[in-house]
Amino acid sequence: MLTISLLLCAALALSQATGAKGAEEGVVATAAENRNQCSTGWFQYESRCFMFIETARTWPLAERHCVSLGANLASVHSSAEYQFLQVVVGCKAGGFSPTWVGGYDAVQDRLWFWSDGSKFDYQNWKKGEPNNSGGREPCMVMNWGDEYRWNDISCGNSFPSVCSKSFCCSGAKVAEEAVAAAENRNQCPTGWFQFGSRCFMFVETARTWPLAEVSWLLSTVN
Ligand SMILES: [Ca+2]
Ligand SMILES: [Ca+2]
Repeated sequence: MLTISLLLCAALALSQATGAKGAEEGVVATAAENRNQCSTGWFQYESRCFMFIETARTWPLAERHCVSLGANLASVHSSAEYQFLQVVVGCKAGGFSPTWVGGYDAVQDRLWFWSDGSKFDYQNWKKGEPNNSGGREPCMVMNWGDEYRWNDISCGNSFPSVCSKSFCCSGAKVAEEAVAAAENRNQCPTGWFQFGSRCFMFVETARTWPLAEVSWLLSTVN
């Protein structure tokens, strides 16, 4: 196990030095120029930063801890990204131990969302999961079973967690927003209204809360 974690940490360090790329090139990228743009303790993958949180918490308390760091529990959008998460956990935890990520179907059973609001466009469940074993299982844990995939489980269990946040808005975009605010022009698309740095739209169609959220995610809002 020690050897594995040493290898994973070496791979992680190299990926951060050269810029993490997808699984096709191996998690260790060979020819990328961009450096790690995340702050200390965070690991970059594409446009986001990831951090392993060793302290075991329930899912909601893990999410709240991520929010306190300006992040959310991690969402996952490709197998390459999932492998990267596994490397981060494997390096920091010393093995592929069960770890909270941001998926939940607490609002409506079997309708999954990511807590960071991104599209639920990739899944990697263990065979037979999600299964609501023994009743409701609304929270998602990674590294489950022999193949280290996903399970739905009761949110009151305690596990370590992975937080993720975007670094897109820390530099150029904030400056751009400040200039726009100074010029006082509406940066929102047609039909949207700006307040501060965000755009708002009233949607007349009545829907349940989860379907309202889903139709949102399926539209072009991102
Ligand atoms: Ca469930
Ligand atoms: Ca389950």
